Amino acid sequence: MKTENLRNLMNSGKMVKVMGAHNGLSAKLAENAGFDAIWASGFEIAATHVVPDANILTMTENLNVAHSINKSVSVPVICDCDSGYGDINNIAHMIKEYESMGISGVCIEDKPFPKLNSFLGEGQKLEDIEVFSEKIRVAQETKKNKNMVVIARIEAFIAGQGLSEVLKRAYAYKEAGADALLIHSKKEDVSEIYEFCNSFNENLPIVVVPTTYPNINLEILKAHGVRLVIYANHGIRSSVNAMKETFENIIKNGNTTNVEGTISSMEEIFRLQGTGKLRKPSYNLQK
Ligand code: SPV
Ligand code: MG
Repeated sequence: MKTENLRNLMNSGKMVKVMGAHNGLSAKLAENAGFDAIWASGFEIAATHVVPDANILTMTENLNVAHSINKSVSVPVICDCDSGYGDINNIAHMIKEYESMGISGVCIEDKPFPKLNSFLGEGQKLEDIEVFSEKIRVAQETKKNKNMVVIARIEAFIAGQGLSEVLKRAYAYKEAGADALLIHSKKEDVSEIYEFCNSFNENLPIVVVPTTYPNINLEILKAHGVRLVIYANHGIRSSVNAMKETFENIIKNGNTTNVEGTISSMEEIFRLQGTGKLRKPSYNLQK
C-alpha cells in the first residue's frame, strides 16, 4: 500500500518532498511536519552510530534502522542503499530483504563498494556503466512487488565528470529499467541539475538532493522534470546543534533552568510515543 502510494506520488506531477531520517522518531517528526516520504539516509544512520559514511555499517544494520523507521510512519520510506553492498548477488539479496520489510523504494548509486560520502574528497571512483546497469536490471528482476521503486543514482558530476558522462549513464540506467534517476551534484548552485534536465530527452522522474545548493525554487525544478526533492541531512544537523547547545549549557550551569524553555516538554515526547493509546486493563484486581 505504502509502496503503491510512493509510485502514485512519483507520477502525480506534484513535487514529492522527502525528508532524511535516522530513526523512528526523526521520521515521525518529518511525517508530522508534512513530508510526503522519508529518506532512510546512510549518512544520518552512520552518524548516529558515530562512524563515517563509508560502508562501515553492514546492510543489516542499515536495514534494521529502516525497518524501525518504516514501522513508525504511515508515509512511504525510500532507503539509501549506497552502492548495493557488493555485486549483483548482494543486490538480489538486498532487494529481497528490503522488500520483505515493506520498504517502498531503494536508491543505488553508481560507485564501487565501499562507497564514500559524496561530499568527501575529490576524485571519487565511479562504477563501470555496464556493471551498474546490471545491478539495476537485477534489482528490477528480483522484486516481487512491481510498485517498489528502484532509483539509480548518478555520481558522475560528484566525480568531476561532465554532462556527456552523466547523460550516457542516464540513458543506460533508463534502458536497464530504473524507475527514477537521482542526479547528484555538489555545486553551490543548481546549474548542473538544470544542465542535465535541459538535455535529457526521456520522461523519467528526476530526483535531487539539494544539500550544497539550498536556494532552490520548487516550481522551477518541477518545470525541469524534477519530481522528488530529498532534504537528506537536515534532521541530524539540526538535532546535533540543539543537543550541543543544551548539553554545554547544563555543564556550565549545573542545572537545567536555562534550557527548560527551549527543550521539548515531557508531554510532547509522551504524545510522540503514542502514550495516549496505551490500553487500560478492564480487570480491577483488589489486593
Ligand atoms: C545520504 O543521505 O546518505 C545521501 C545523500 O546519500 S548525500 O549525503 O548527499 O550523499
Ligand atoms: Mg548516502
